[in-house]
Amino acid sequence: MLKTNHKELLSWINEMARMCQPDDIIWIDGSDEQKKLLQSEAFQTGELIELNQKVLPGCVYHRTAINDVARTEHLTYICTEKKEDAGPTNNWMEPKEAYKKAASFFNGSMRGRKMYVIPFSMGPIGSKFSKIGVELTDSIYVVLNMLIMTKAGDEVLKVLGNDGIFTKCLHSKADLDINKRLILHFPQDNTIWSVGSGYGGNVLLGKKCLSLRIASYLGKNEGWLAEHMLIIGIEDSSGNVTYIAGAFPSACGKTNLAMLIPPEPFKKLGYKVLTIGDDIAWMRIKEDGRLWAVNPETGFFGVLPGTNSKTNPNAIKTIQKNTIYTNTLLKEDGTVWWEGADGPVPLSGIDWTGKPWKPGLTDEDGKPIYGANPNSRFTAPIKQCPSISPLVDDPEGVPISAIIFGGRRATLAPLIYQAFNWQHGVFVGSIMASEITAAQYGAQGKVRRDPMAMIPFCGYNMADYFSHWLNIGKKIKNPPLIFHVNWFRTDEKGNFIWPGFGDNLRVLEWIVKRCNNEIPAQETPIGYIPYLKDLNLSGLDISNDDIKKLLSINNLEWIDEANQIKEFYSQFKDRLPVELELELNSLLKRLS
Ligand code: GTP
Ligand code: SPV
Ligand code: MN
Repeated sequence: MLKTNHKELLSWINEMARMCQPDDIIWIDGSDEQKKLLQSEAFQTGELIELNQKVLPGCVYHRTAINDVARTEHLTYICTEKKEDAGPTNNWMEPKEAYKKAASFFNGSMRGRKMYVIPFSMGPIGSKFSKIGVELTDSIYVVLNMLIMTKAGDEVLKVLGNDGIFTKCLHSKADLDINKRLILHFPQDNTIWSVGSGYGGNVLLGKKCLSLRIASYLGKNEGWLAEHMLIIGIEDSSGNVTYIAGAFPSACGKTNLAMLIPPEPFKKLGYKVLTIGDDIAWMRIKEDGRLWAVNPETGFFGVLPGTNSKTNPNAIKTIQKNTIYTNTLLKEDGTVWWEGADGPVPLSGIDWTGKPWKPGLTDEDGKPIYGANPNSRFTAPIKQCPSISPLVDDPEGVPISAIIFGGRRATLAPLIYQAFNWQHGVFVGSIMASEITAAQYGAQGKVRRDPMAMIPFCGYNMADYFSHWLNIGKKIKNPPLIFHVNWFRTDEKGNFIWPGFGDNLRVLEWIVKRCNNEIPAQETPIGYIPYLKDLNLSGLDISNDDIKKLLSINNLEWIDEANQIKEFYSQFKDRLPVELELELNSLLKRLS
């Protein structure tokens, strides 16, 4: 019996199968039985390793190829008819040429393999705000990840019906050759082609490819926002919940903030943080004139190094079962370890490259050899998170009172400041910058501009994206307040001054109070900052000097920054909204 009568879907699958030439085509139905079958198949081929089921029930282990451990932004393209529509911050390829080039890598790439058909929904099945995709892949690892990260299977096909709209997502590992790797987006065709990789963000096509690059393009045309943001609710003692969305670049703290556990004095005051999402927010204006957000994902694909019971206890609880571990150290007892994990450093194990490992190993240059890759990750069901919000799959989402932008800056950006208004807030988002992390291939630690944490994920011209944000502000009667935070300011010795993690709630509390109009703030050239007395620092071992340092604003450094922003803006030429140029000039005036 045919799985579906959707003609376009069936003919597309046929066409892709003719190109990739799989031995067989398997429809993913979303059942537990099929999942188990696929797992045991992958155990046999070595694609997956079964972990110690007594300690980590339902958990499996996977290693990616050594040159395939992070998103490869230099191989990621937006393929629009006109180059200007991709804009100066995206790689661009002409669609015909792109299809042709990728086809040469896809040709026969699934010979001797099976092609899995994964119908998936980003957002609750059937919600008018959800988007359906169908991913074709030759990787069981991808199937198992998609089963956690999205709602996938027969249910989705039913909703798609005979003529529903879906994003065509094609993936093949091919030879896992970085020289034959491409991650291509065709927003005008609602199509994604990814070849030559087996790493998360490159291959879980519902995630960055659909829910950010394609969705941001759809959002621009349909009047909503697709953002690289966490979503949380902050509940106070009276049970009031304030919802906040926050954009931080990759590996800059979204997962950690999303699962925050209040420090003791805040627990006593009755504070609770409710998790809704850790990576992606889709936001639209509702009839009440507010911005409402949903998390289109159903799982976490989170960074492991540095994650332990002290920094992120909720993450540790989340990943004790039904979790896929990628690129960690594999211990002899069939459990896993990563740098910064709980407990003692294991005396031996097999590292993420498959080689024997023990503490203290160094390479030819004397640099330490890690047991786990710095971008090793867990894939876990969102419902396993102890702090999960009861509204996590509410199709309407939650009303957002504040938007936070944040980067990883050793200097310059203070712990917290508030934008004067929406337009200034869009400016604050547009000038975000952050040190590059292990989540992307390239020079680590270098500061780059990353507006709204979307530089790798905006599916169209970023100047138009800024205009879209400004337009949303014009349409929204009750806009969220906009803030900027920096948990990563360092002292002369390079140590973080702010304790971060759970203590970030101290800053969030200030934000909530500002949203509720409960406290005044101090005006500075870059925005509003807290009066010291309004920051609750009880129980925190931090000197007054350090707090002052964290909140300090150095006008000379900011003038230098403003000049760098001018240069960054100049690439957008006259497509840059005039409002942002005005904001930049006003900033310079206030600084001098
Ligand atoms: P993506 O999944 O790549 O989008 O990243 P993310 O923004 O969810 O980052 P995540 O929360 O996983 O944090 C990545 C790294 O930042 C980890 O090594 C954390 O330990 C570290 N980190 C997170 N929050 C803080 C903080 O408040 N202070 C400090 N110093 N480090 C933090
Ligand atoms: C990121 O890099 O921002 C991630 C991980 O969230 S990935 O899905 O690989 O893009
Ligand atoms: Mn991310």
